[in-house]
Amino acid sequence: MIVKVIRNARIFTPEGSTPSSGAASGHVRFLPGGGMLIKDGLLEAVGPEEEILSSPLAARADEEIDCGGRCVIPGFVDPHTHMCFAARREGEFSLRLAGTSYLDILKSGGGILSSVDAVRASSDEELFASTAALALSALSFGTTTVEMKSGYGLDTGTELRMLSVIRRVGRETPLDVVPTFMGAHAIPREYAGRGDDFVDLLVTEMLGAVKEQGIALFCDVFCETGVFSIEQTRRILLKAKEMGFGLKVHADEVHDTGGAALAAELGAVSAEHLLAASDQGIAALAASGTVAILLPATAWSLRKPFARARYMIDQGVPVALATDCNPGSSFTESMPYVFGLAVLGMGLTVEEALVASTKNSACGIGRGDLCGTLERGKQADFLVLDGETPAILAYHGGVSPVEEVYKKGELVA
Ligand code: IZC
Ligand code: ZN
Repeated sequence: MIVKVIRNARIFTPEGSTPSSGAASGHVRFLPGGGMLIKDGLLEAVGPEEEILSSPLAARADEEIDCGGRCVIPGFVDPHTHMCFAARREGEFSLRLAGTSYLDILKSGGGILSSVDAVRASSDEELFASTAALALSALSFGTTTVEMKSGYGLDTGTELRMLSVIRRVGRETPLDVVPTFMGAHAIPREYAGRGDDFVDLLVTEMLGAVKEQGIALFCDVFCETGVFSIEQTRRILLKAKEMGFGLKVHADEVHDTGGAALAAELGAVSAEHLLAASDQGIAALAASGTVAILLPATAWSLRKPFARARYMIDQGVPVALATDCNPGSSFTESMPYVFGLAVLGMGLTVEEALVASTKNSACGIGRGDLCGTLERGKQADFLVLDGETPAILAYHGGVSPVEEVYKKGELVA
């Protein structure tokens, strides 16, 4: 048994294991002179330092860590990434700056399809090396749990290869990695003009192959004009649900196609993007309790208005934040950057952004019982910041105030 004591910490943490919404969206516990007791990587107690230090277990601690009065928060949970890719798309970024739209680049055979070409041409080792490097960079910015989607293979073999690389990143880095199957990310070149045939392949072959290997927890679909229609999305997700996958939807990113309402109807754990979501779609998410995973770095990179986070919170939707780390529309692995955009761009309070990037994002990938708050029984995943409060994440712009990263009680970055 390894016991550690954390002391002299200004602890800020959401509470509970279910998504916060409405007036509770900004509920954060603050312990000005806080301490934590960690036993074998799990939190045994979190509270005022005097209480922690006087517990019998603290007397036999193997290590005592003094945080020097700095701010301590839960490790970030990044619930939406496409971090497993083989090549950047810097040229495409310049095209977008010059006015070509994201969807027009995809339509002309670039975008996601160029990432598919690169992944199909890469070796397992190359793909692992680039994905692990990004994951470790994310860790240094405070991400201790990350979701990663497949979706740059778009054939059964390459999708399975991506998912096994994603699993290996979880095994060989300190991060917890949650895998999502996203074979429905685009229509591959070999199925151009035959989208329904590709959907047939997804439901008759790919989902079964992924299920058989037990290599993904969720299934996600890019529901968007010119990509997968509402009907195609419903067909794929109904099959995935029947097979026991949790559901996620890339919903209403560029156009409102009713993706948010579909996510709510199917009982998806999350609807993601939502830049163009309608009032009705948002009302449906509120009614179903589906987590809205918002990606402000994507809106910023696409130079589009941010998702209506304030309206969603006022309507009772649980809101989470993610990087969307991908080589096209949001090339960042930094949750502090996303945190700053959420506060300064989307109008979240600091407390709401903290809940959205820790507990609610954990709930958005089915991990609310394991991480996202600093409470007894959860993993000792926490960050020590160079500041007095989590506001430092928005206040000290363009840099990371994350000084120390602990995963299951171990200093890892
Ligand atoms: O590679 O462009 N939106 N999928 C849907 C993405 C962005 C990732 C990409
Ligand atoms: Zn995405």
